[in-house]
Amino acid sequence: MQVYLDNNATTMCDPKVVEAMLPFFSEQYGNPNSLHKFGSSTHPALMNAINQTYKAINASDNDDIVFTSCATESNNWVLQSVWIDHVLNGDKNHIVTTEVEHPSILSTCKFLEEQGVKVTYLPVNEEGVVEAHTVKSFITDKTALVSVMWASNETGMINPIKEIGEICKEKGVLFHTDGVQAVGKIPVDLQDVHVDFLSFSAHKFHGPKGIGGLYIKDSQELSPLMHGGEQMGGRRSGTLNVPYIIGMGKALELATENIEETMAKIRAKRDRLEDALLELSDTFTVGNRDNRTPNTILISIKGVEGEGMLWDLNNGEIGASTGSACASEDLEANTVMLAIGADNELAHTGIRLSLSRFTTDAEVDYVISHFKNAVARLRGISSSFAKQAPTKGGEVQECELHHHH
Ligand code: C6P
Repeated sequence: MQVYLDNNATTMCDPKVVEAMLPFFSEQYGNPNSLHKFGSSTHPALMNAINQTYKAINASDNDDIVFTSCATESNNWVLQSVWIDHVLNGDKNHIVTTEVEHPSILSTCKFLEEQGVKVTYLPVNEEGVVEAHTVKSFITDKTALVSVMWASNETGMINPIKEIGEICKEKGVLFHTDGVQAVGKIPVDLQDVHVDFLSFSAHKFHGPKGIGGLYIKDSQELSPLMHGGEQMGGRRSGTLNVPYIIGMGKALELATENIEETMAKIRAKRDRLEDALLELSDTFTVGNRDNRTPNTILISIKGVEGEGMLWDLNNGEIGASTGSACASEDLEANTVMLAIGADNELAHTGIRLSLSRFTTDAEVDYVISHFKNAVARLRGISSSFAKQAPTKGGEVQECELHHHH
């Protein structure tokens, strides 16, 4: 059996999404900005996708949603344009974010620091959550933007976005949230919470890779990052990616139409998996599961190095990760586990398991049994390591693990 439990890294594109996209490659391939019927014949499907997108996050007609290539682009756009609009061309010089954001936020912040912007990286509590009062205490009259992710890709923990939004509104500070791990996984209602900008990426909710979006409250100004042919009202130039926009709309509709029901089903499987794995000794999971996206587990198994565990799971055709996919090329400790106060050794034991609506009960059963055997195998190995001085065998084992990456 093959089991994919790395849905926070990316998801399978739903075959229904592929089906919705297909006519727009070789049949209705016109440029929607063209005046002939090849172009205009794409309009109904595009309008439908735009409506599906607005509906999925409950955006209002006054708001703008701009299609981008991915959430990395959306995140870069917000941070760099707030810098241009409010630091270079304004009187602010400060951004508040958190220690546990995705690299598309953290690396952009590092770049902005080199340009002279002051950035505050807020800590998280032991649950991995950013507390609203912490955000409040770091906002000054020089703060241009607060950027806090809605839900963590590593732990699934959900931040108090509604409270943070209220604080930002009260203080007159722009609020951006990286919604990549929230949209399509938990209800996102942008008329209930105050968010100025929200980023999302289709491949995280069974849409295609290479398409995402940025929600802009009240269609407020934001300097464009892509200058050119004035598509999307001049906000993001470049010929519209018609099939992908249609695919993302369909994916959003499928992910959100019965979200409570879908969440309950995923949660039941996740909880069963988590309970079974927690029967292992010296094991813990990060964060209260009631405040987590329903598909995510970050588990630590004392004495079992995450990379070794991944390798064993992979031998059993189970795809998991030690944390975010983009950080898994190196063998560094899980930064989120360090941020919640784990020591370096413990931070090397994290395994992220992320389910989807396609995960079956039979897959969960298989993972439980393989996982328990893997832990027994690896604990057997590491206790024999502990007894002996490093042997040649031990070194070979290490090399193989490294080679695997
Ligand atoms: N996180 C993970 O394994 P892109 O690649 O642009 O579609 O999405 C980037 C991104 C932004 N924000 C968050 C919270 C994310 O989780 C991701 C993607 C993957 O966790 C790959 S690093």
